[in-house]
Amino acid sequence: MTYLPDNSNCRNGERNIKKEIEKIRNEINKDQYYLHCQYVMGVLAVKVKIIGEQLESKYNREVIQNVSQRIKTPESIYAKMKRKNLKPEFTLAKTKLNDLIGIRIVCLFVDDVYEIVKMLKEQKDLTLIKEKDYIAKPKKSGYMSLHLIMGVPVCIDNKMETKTVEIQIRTTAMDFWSVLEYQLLYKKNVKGADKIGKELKEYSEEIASLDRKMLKLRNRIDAI
Ligand code: 0O2
Repeated sequence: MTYLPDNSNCRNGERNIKKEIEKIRNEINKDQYYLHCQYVMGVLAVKVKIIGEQLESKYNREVIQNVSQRIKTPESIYAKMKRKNLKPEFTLAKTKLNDLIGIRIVCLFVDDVYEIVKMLKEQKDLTLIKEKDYIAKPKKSGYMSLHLIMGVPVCIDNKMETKTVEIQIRTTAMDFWSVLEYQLLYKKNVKGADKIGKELKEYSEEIASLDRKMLKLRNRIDAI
C-alpha cells in the first residue's frame, strides 16, 4: 500500500481562503465600486497631468515620466488584511486600508519627487492624511519611495464623499528597483531570502547613490 500524506487540512485551508477571496470579489462587484474608483483615479490623473505640465514649462524639461494607477485586487486585499491581523472582510478593508486605490508617479530626479509632493499638498481640494518618506528613511528592505495618503472629494449620487488614495512618488531608478524587488522577493516565500534581500538592499544603496550623482550632474549642466 502506498502511503499518502493526509493533506485534507491543508486543502480545506486553501478552499476557505478561496471562499473568503470570492466573498471579497462579490462585494467589490456590487454598488459600482470599480466605477467610483475610476472616477477618483480620473480626478487625480487630471490633477497630476496639470502638475506635470506646470513643472515642464517651469524647468523646460519633462519632469513626470510615467503615471500608473491600480485598484487593489481581492487577493491582495485578503493578504493585507491577514497581514494586519484583521478579519478579511471588504467592508472592514474599506475603513482600514489606505491603498485600495493607488496611483504611482515616476519622475527622473529626487528633487522632482519633493516638488511634486509640494504641489500635491497645495491642492486645496485634497486633504493630506498621512505622509511616509521612504526616501529620507528607506525601509529595511531598501525600498525607497514617497507615499502620500490623500483624501479626494468626489460627488457620488449627489452626495460629497472623501475617498482615500495612496500616491507613490519616486524616481525612475527607485521604481526600477522596487518593481524588480516586488517580483523577486516582496511578499514571497523565497528560499535563501535573507541572502537575496541583503544583496537587493546593497543595490538599493547603489541606486540612491546614482540618483544623487545624476542630480549633481543635472545641476552642473544647468549652471553652464
Ligand atoms: P501592493 O501589492 O503593492 O498593494 P500602513 O497601513 O500604512 O501602516 P502599509 O499600507 O503596508 O501599512 O504601508 P507601506 O509599508 O507604506 O506599504 C505600502 C505599499 O508600498 C505596499 O503595498 C507596496 O506597494 C509598497 N511597498 C512597501 N514596502 C515595500 C518593499 O519592501 N518592497 C516593494 N517592492 N514595495 C513595497 P502592499 O499592499 O504591501 O502591496
